[in-house]
Amino acid sequence: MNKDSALLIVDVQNDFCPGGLLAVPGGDAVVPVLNQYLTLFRAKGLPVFASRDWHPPTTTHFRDYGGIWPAHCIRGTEGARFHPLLALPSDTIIISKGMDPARDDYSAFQGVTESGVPFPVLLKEMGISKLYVGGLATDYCVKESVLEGVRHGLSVTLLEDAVRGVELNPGDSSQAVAQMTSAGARQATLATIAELL
Ligand code: VGL
Ligand code: ZN
Repeated sequence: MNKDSALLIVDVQNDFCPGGLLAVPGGDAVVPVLNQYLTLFRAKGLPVFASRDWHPPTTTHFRDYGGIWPAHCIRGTEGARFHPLLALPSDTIIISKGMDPARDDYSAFQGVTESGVPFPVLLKEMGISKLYVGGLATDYCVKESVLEGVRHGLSVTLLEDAVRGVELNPGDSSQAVAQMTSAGARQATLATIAELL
């Protein structure tokens, strides 16, 4: 059995979707695909994690304070909420990150649960050794989460049909995928996931 597997949905928040403050082109297209993954993981009783960018109003992550990004995903705002059509189960474990006003914290591994447990500590406690990752954005938070998962010694699989990139520079997403796979990440799609779980 694969009780050591879990789904990690990265930052599928309103501000990263069309109409949001830092919209990822086609970002909302991951929602129906992730909903199918959610159904599969829930059917097997596997845990679901959803990370969220959860910034303070003032942070060096934002352009106005020395960073590269427009303000986005400010904690407690509508833009920071998960996409309304993302069918997160009620027992989804939420991982918040980007709360330190002096750090970017792209990776979910820098995040904590709502009771303050660091994500890597929680994974260890739960005995999770295989992580399946989709969400936003391929070239930032998905990439950094996957790379850090690999560094932690986890088996990490990128759900390639459930990610979209910011693409500040054209090609950033495909470069990010190449970086993840050369670091040791695997890839799967809805068509190939069944044999893995
Ligand atoms: C992200 C840019 C800034 C992400 C977060 O979730 O990929 N990208 N903050
Ligand atoms: Zn951010």
